[in-house]
This record gives sequence, structure tokens and C-alpha cells, in this order.
Amino acid sequence: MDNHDKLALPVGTTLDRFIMRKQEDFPYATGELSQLLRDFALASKIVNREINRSGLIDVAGAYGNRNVQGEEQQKLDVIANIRFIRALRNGGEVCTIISEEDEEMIQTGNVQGKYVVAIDPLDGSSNIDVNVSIGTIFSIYRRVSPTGTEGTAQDCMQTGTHQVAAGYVIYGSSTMMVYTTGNGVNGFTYEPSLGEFFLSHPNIQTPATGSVYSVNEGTSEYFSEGMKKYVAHCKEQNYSARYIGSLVADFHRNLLKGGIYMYPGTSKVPNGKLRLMYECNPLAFIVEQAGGKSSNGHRRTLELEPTELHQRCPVFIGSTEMVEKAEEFLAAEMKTAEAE
Ligand code: P6P
Repeated sequence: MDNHDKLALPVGTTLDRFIMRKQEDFPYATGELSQLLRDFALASKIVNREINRSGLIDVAGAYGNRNVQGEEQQKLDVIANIRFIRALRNGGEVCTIISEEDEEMIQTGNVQGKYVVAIDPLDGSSNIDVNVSIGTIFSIYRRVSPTGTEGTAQDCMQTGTHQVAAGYVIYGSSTMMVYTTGNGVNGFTYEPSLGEFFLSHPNIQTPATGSVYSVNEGTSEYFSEGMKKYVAHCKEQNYSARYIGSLVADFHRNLLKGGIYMYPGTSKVPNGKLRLMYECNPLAFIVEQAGGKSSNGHRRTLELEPTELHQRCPVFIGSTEMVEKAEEFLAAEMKTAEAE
């Protein structure tokens, strides 16, 4: 590289260009999924700006203002919900959305839309006030009902293996979008001065093992015996305990460095806290595409049968060898229980 080139290093591949190039890999692609991914990127740029201002404006409770749409602005997780729903509605590709912020399915009015979306608009939002990283998590499915009609619950409750794409945005020391369409996982870092996401983490592969375990040990008295034994095993291995209390932040660190995140079922919350459709399934798709594993402790997350829009499920997700070791301890407990 001569001195001239050094003066102006290439800025890298933008998310838009990457999406278009990947679309070329699918000769029959008609561009709707590409447009949908761009809609997510647009909304995340807007949400990123509002999160970054959160130290300057009151985000607890209602602002008491009304925005140009006449919507009463409330705390950021509701604002993020509004932003993503509006972007998906205006983009035209999505007929129906399920969101952590809405009990019922959201019909966008795009009855010709081929896709449905499951989204957690702003996970970990309780961390905003203390400046801890938070995130958006999303899943994209092709609708199974005929176009020209509103989306149905059947469209929204497909097993995770039917996802056509999944991703997350982490609003942290830098803002990144990480997603898969089933051909590997790629990460894009946001450059606010240019308003663009640039490819920064091509073809992410998660380490087969690691030395970090993430679980809220404050609830360990309610853990099953198998879970208690696995956590004891982690300590015997001198693993580091890292639990931020923000799923996307814990997941992202473990994805890049190796590790396991666990939100197990306990005697207090038998199905755990996290939601299958818009937290566990999208992250499970991503981690499998990166060479990792995700289960409920016994069964592959992506094969769990949805029965409710907002159903919860236990999750063990991250480096394959660590998830499999946790499953061994849980299986041993089940064998003991069956023998008794
Ligand atoms: P706990 C945030 O509310 C969240 O959904 C995840 O982001 C996070 O990992 C988890 O809950 C923390 O839950 O029960 O350990 O406080």
C-alpha cells in the first residue's frame, strides 16, 4: 500500500452493500428480505440516537410530551417499540408483528407482506438509567397464511427452525448489528458520524468452549440439583462469572469470546424468564450459525413447539462444549430422579 493509499484507507463494506451482495447469492430473491433488513437498520439508528440522549432527558415513566404523531412519549422501551413497528409498517414487507411490548399480535395493514416479525424492541431497558449496554432482538419468518389477508397466530408461532433471518442490535460502547440469514453470522459496527453500519466482524464463529459462565446466582437456592452441580463444576474449572443482567450484552460477549449464558427453570419460575419467540429463538439461530448450541437444558431451542405468543422457556446458550456439559449434569439429575 503506497503512502497515497494510506491517506485514505477504504471505509469498508456498508450494511446496505453487504445485503445487496448477499441477495445476489439468491438468484430468485426479489429483494423483500433485503428491504426488511434495511428497515431494521434504519429503526436501530433512530433508537440508538434516542438511547444516547437518555442521560439528557427523563426516560423514566412518561415524558408528558406528545410527539408529532400525537403519541404520548413514554420510557424508551415503549419508544423503541413505536420506532420499530413504524419502520416495519412503512417498509411494507411485514404483515404482522409480535412484540414483547404488546400482548396481542400487531397487524401492520400490509396484507401483501410476505413476512412476520417477532421482536424484543429494547431488552434490558432497566439498565438504561445506569448506562449499561442494552439491545434489540428480532426474528423473521415467512408467513404460512395466504397473502392478501392479515397474519395469523399460526404465522407467528412457527418453530425456530423456520426462521429466515434473526439478529440483534447491541447499544454498547459501540453500537453493532449482528444477524444471520442462515449463511453464517456477520457483525456491523455503526459509525454515527456517517450514519452507516460497516462490516466489522465478518463470518463470526463462536469458540467451541470458553471460561465464562453467565447466570444469576442470586436465585441459586431455587436451582435444580443438576443446575447447582453444573455451577459448582464451573467454579471447579475456575471459570469467570460474568453476568451483566442484559441478555444481549452477555450473549454478545460469549459469542465472540466463548462462554455460556443460562436462564434456567427454577422452583420459583419453572420455565425461566426469557421468551421463546423473540429472545431465545433468534439468539439460538445466530449461535448455531456461529457453531454454538442452544437448548432448554434437554431439547434444542429451535425445535421447541410454540404454544403461546409470549411463552417462556429455559435457555442454555453459547459454546457447544459448555452447553453439552450443562446438559450432562441436568440429564444425570433426571436419571437419578427417574431411578428414585
Ligand atoms: P434477572 C432483562 O430484564 C432480561 O430480560 C435480560 O436482558 C437479562 O439477562 C435478564 O432479564 C436478567 O434477569 O432475573 O437475572 O434480573
